[in-house]
Amino acid sequence: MSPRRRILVTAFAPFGTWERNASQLCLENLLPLLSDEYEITQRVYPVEFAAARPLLESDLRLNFDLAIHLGQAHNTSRIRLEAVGLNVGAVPGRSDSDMFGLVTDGPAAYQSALPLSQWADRLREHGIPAYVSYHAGTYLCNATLYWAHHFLELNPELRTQVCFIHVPIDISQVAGLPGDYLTLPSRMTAEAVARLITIWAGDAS
Ligand code: PCA
Repeated sequence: MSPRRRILVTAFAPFGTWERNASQLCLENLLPLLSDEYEITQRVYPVEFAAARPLLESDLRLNFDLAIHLGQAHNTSRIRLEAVGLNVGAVPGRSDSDMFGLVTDGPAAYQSALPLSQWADRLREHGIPAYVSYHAGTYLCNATLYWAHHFLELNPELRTQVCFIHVPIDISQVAGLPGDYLTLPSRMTAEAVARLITIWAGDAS
């Protein structure tokens, strides 16, 4: 029997005015969907530049087969498979002059080597709205994508493939708020991630 594939799945803690983070809701709904053919390690990172990076790097040192990083995007109703991480960080609400580089002398960007457009097609075939995004923003989600690629570049003995997925907010997060919001049920975002794991495992075998 082949060894169980080891997968790291990370989400983010609530931030700003949000009481929950859609990525955490996705993670909670995902775990029961996964068969025990995978060995899953789950983490929830703080939404802080200084605190998140060392946690991410110490997790990546554990040399998973796949690292799936999940983050919340409040401005979409589709699953966003993030293709590019930029070497730029910013705290929301601050001015342009507060932008900073994530890694001194690091490359301007990393691009995912995974077949994200095929994966988005496969999700849509199953009725799940999804697309490939080429801009993950400039906050912790972009930083996680960039740092993960950079760390793996510097540590070529690690075999981990990295995927960053932005998930829309869940209706439960906004049901009590006035106004209209773009949402997608966490049950569906979790189904999307479960399907992507199956597709990835099929591609890798
Ligand atoms: N979303 C933010 C940071 C944490 C999260 O869940 C982002 O898109 O960068």
